[in-house]
Amino acid sequence: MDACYLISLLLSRLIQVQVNEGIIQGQVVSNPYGCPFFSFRGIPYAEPPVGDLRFKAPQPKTPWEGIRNATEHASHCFKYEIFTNETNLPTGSEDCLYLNVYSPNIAPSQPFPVMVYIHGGGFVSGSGDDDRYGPQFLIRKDVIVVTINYRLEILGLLSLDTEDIPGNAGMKDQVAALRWVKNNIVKFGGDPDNITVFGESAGGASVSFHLVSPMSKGLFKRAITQSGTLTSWWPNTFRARDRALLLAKQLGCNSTDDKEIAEFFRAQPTENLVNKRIPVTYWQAGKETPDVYYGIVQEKEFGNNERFFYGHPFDVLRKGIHEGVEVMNGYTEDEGILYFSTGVNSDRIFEQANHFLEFFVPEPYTTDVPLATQMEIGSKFKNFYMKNKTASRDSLDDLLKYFNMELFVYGIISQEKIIAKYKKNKSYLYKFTCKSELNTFIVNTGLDQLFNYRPVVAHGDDLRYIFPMENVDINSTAFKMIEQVTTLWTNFAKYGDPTPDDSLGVKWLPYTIENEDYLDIGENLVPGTHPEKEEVQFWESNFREFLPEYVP
Ligand SMILES: *[C@@H]1O[C@H](CO)[C@@H](O)[C@H](O)[C@H]1NC(C)=O
Ligand SMILES: *[C@@H]1O[C@H](CO)[C@@H](O)[C@H](O)[C@H]1NC(C)=O
Ligand SMILES: *[C@@H]1O[C@H](CO)[C@@H](O)[C@H](O)[C@H]1NC(C)=O
Ligand SMILES: *[C@@H]1O[C@H](CO)[C@@H](O)[C@H](O)[C@H]1NC(C)=O
Ligand SMILES: *[C@@H]1O[C@H](CO)[C@@H](O)[C@H](O)[C@H]1NC(C)=O
Ligand SMILES: *[C@@H]1O[C@H](CO)[C@@H](O)[C@H](O)[C@H]1NC(C)=O
Ligand SMILES: CC(=O)N[C@H]1CO[C@H](CO)[C@@H](O)[C@@H]1O
Repeated sequence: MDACYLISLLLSRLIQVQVNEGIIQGQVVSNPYGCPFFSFRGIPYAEPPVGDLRFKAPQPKTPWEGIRNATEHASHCFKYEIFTNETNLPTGSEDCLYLNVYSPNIAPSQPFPVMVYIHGGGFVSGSGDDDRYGPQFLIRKDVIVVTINYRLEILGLLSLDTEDIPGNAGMKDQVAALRWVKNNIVKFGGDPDNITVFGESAGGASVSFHLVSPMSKGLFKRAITQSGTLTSWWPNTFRARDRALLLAKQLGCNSTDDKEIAEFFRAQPTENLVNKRIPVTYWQAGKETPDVYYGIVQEKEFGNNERFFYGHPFDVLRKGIHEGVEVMNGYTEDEGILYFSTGVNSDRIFEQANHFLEFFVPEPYTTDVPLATQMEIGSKFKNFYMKNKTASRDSLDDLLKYFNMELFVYGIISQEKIIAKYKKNKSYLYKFTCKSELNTFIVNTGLDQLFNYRPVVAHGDDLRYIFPMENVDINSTAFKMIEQVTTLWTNFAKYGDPTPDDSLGVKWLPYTIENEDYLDIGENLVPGTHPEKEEVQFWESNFREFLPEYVP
């Protein structure tokens, strides 16, 4: 009998599963795009990080008695919106370390591959909830989908650089969730040796850090980094302790004693610890730019604390990713649109770009080379991108190209090159160019007036082809692209190869230093070599001259 038919007989039934910490009760739910599936939402994977546990690495969940309801999402971590034009106040709870598991069948004859998704949102927004990250598209391809919450912003990523508040707590939440999946997924019909971790934006950068973090070793077999890598500047926090001290002062703590400051932070009401943008340099304060104020820090060693990350990201990556892990990595055609979507003022961008050569200085130079050299570098970049044009609405595409590279593409291609060069692990590079009514980033961020002159593929537009947000007609061209994209993603999760056979009519070759292979993922799938060649050469030659550690 057809498995889909059998599962549809269970529709709306409550289903119990025994995980290591106790019994949970989920249910079978319908899928407008395919078979019904098993849904378990709001499963705790760690103790609530409240009270003395605030800012600490997550603690194992203590077992519960009886049956836990897993039919609804649990509370999400404190967050506020940066991308959409919402003026909503921050919402959420500190008690937020929950995940969601969706399975095609909890008792399959062959265990399913597992895809664990880490959401983006600049480390300040987002959650694993199915308003944005539902499994309906991916689960059609016979994979288990897991989505997770992790602590965000100050509650998740504050660092005093002390044993008390070492930083990276939110990243350790992600590790705890991955450990939970490894230990429990078999109960949902999943194969613990066939786990792919994937994420986009801050989630993609997170996945990229898991590729090298000593804490994440052995927890997954494959990884997909969408529009975010550890080799971008923004996930890495500069002088995090200074920011913590400034924040303490701003909140009214005059102490210079680290213990007292930590106690002060621990005693603060949560609403004081959300949406606090604290620049630590003139550059951050003055430049019209999106910024991630709380990201990953290089942790100090304190006794035998588990450290999530330490070292220079490029150097750490050069030492190699976890053995045998395969990678897929890529970017969207117009990533740089993000630059305009985070509350920055586009007229001020144009004004600063026209006035200050430093506007065109990639971020690492702003901290690591003298101002006189920065002006020289800024002049080169400005000439390269703007020729003799004035920055304005009429030269948006020239500016965008710079923002694409500065925010995402340089880091993404650097990760690709380093993985290919140093340990020769298998990695696939893509450029995402699907265009349809699903590309709603500019509409949701109020940028559709600014970018009304051509169809764009903005940061995050790839997600709409992987997770449903609105109803999609199954016979539409957009759905054809959804079908294609989810086939590539799940093939990679199953076989470590997005095109294991010729059913998609194309062979996507792993990236090599010689050919720089990649796949253009649009309505058609078009293999190519040497993406963004001229720009990459220009950026690399500049870094070679002034900051060679940033050359892949
Ligand atoms: C769990 O949630 C479902 C759906 O809201 C509800 O019908 C059921 O009564 C709840 N069960 C328990 C034990 O709370
Ligand atoms: C901290 O110092 C400021 C400025 O000197 C002062 O106004 C404030 O009362 C002090 N706060 C506390 C809690 O001592
Ligand atoms: C920019 O203008 C200068 C002076 O007018 C000219 O010499 C130069 O060739 C121009 N550069 C480009 C790229 O058009
Ligand atoms: C955001 O919303 C506010 C209030 O509704 C509006 O005034 C503003 O123009 C909007 N911004 C953008 C970029 O759409
Ligand atoms: C899609 O096309 C099929 C075959 O042409 C048709 O049977 C079906 O009703 C269509 N579905 C929708 C939602 O239009
Ligand atoms: C992962 O799952 C796929 C699909 O079920 C299977 O073909 C493959 O052998 C599995 N790989 C590993 C390493 O278990
Ligand atoms: C293709 C492949 O997996 N290559 C290498 C990945 O990295 C390990 C060492 O980290 C090598 O042993 C593999 O040969």
